[in-house]
Amino acid sequence: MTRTALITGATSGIGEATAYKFAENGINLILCGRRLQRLNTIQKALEKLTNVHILNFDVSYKEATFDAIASLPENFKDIDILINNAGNAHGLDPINKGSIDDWDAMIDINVKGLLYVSKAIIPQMTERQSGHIINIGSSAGKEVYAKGNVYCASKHAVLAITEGMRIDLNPFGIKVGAVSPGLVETEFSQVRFKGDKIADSVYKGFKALEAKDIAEIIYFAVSRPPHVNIADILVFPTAQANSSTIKKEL
Ligand code: NDP
Ligand code: 8X3
Repeated sequence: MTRTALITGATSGIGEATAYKFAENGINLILCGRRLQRLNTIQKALEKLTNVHILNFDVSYKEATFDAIASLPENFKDIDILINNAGNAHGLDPINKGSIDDWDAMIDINVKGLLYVSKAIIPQMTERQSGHIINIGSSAGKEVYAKGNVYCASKHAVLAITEGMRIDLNPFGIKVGAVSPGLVETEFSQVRFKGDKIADSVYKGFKALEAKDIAEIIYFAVSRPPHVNIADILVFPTAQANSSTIKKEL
């Protein structure tokens, strides 16, 4: 039976690559993001492969999130796979210099946004006693690094929520897991540094992960047999040993 996946943050990076991977494998798609033009372009490209519906909303707005998901047409209402991917780091500052707006953005999007989307979708999964939720965590969810403070806290929260979901949704036969990447070259650093050219230096001198590397892992997780649940995968580029140990060529 053809499955339907809802992917948040499908307009770039890991979410977009996952949309392509799922489409190639015949999974119906609900693609979400704030940038409508990109959603339209990706929909147009992927409609050749599968059925695609787009939802244009900001996950940090509770009402907009619930309204968007409630607006799904009948043929997209039963969501089998939820990929909670939308999120970003905002800023890289010591705690004494951090911006409250950046902190609010990270907690509102990475943590509360993930909860709003999940809350809107989980009831139909519990009712059908099936479903698969994958939350995109981070190596920053396992290890705090200098100036990472609130971003790391938001990703630690994502991993705690993942574990909590897995326990609470266990009686319903719903799979829950996390994929936790290290450095992936996407628009992540452009967002973190607000377009500053310092963003270009983040992935210089080593081979970072590509978004499609993570998409392949996500597809692996959703294509296991019913009795197998990938609980958590931590994945680094080979050049990265942890948050502060990266082998760079001069
Ligand atoms: P990108 O910046 O390329 O993609 C982020 C995606 O999230 C975009 O599609 C963006 O869409 C969406 N998004 C951001 N804010 C909102 C919002 N308020 N409402 C709805 N959608 C939103 O970064 P990545 O692909 O790298 O990031 C994806 C996930 O992977 C994030 O959770 C990130 O924390 C995590 N991650 C990234 C790593 C990396 O090194 N790149 C490593 C570990 C984890 P739009 O702007 O259109 O709304
Ligand atoms: C993104 C990876 O190291 O920039 O989660 O925090 S890192």
